[in-house]
Amino acid sequence: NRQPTTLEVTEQNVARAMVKPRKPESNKGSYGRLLCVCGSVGMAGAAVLSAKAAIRCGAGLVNVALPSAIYPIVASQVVEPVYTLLNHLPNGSLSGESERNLLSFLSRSTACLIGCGLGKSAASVALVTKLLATAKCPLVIDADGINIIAEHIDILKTAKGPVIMTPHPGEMARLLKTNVADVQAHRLEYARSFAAEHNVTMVLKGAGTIAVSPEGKAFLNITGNPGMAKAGSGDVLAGMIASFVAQGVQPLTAAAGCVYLHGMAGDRCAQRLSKCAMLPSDMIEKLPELFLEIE
Ligand code: NPW
Ligand code: AMP
Ligand code: MG
Repeated sequence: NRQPTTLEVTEQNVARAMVKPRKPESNKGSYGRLLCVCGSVGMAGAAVLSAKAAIRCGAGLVNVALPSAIYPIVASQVVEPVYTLLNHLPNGSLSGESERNLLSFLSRSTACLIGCGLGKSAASVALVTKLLATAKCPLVIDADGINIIAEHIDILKTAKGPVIMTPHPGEMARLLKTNVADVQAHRLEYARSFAAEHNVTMVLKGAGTIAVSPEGKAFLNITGNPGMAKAGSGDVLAGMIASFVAQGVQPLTAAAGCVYLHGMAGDRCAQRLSKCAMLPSDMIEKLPELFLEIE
């Protein structure tokens, strides 16, 4: 029952297909509830960038679950989300109240983003394991979420909803227990085989990002430039994809469409700010201009 395997270059129509017209009588509940489980002490910026990108892409409500210690930093940078504070017991595990709050919001979420700046502590491993086994909504898994899965591959089997993974070549090499050069030499082949074997949508990042569905349908992206090769770019992309998935867009369309727009935002920043000086946060600020053109 598999679709024929195809590879298409992503065009603007894929991005346009993600952006649904907003009906006059709609309200914030009409545009999805996204839970972002991102950020840790030392990586507050990943939570800020992913949440800001998600809000800029139209999600109705974003809830960021993060360690209490970084809440003041993140909330001072991005005020639109609500926050779920995660407190840990002396043994490192999540307190009962934090876990109840998190799972309560998860049960009402239309998508969950896990992993940007999460860290790889034992508490993060337990959190990723619990979220995978519990969530019924689509899960977007990036960064340390991927690194944790690479060390505990069997937890992927427990997923109930669709899973979208967004590795860069280093993370893909960890997933496949190989090296970056080998990944780069077999990008399409490895992305397709991982997607099929684990029933996930794969976004293998880097110049010429590939997005592949579990059935093998694939998009190749040609927007973007090396000005995006800067810490934080991937956190922006993960927030964008999660936002559209939360709004009900199919995983492969959201993946390919957001990779295209993220690269377009990078290209506009490079033109106006230079590849050298452009920042991932500048890319988020370019999104309104792009939506005005495609809406
Ligand atoms: P190299 O060095 O070229 O040999 P890591 P991370 C490789 C968080 N962040 N082509 C590269 O290989 C993230 O969310 C927080 C080829 C390198 O070895 C994570 O949670 C930020 N190779 C955590 O930090 C901003 C490529 O991968 C390795 C490649 C760690 O994530 C930064 C680096 O990857 C960051 O997003 C490519 N295109 N891309 C914050 N402000 O809070 C990557 N590699 O070791 O997984 O480290 O990606 O920085
Ligand atoms: P991450 O390594 O997770 O921060 O992700 C980096 C993001 O920037 C990914 O979306 C990459 O595809 C993009 N990126 C990095 N380097 C390049 C490049 N040379 N050309 C195009 N996109 C890039
Ligand atoms: Mg990353």
